[in-house]
Amino acid sequence: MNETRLHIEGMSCGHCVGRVRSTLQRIPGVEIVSLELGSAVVRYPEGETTPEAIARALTTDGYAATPQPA
Ligand SMILES: [Cu+2]
Repeated sequence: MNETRLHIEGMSCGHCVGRVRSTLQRIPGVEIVSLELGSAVVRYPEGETTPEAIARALTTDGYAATPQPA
């Protein structure tokens, strides 16, 4: 498993945290390590997804996300 931190824009309340959580849970293999307003740390299986793809899924769901360098 690899781990990545994502910067996430547009989160302002618990509702946003719930939406981001459900987006992350829909991505096969992704495990949430921590999630708070503005950022998330997730683990993902190498070869199945990438930090860029995870960020893109969040951005598509309305929360512009960017992977942070390790
Ligand atoms: Cu909100």
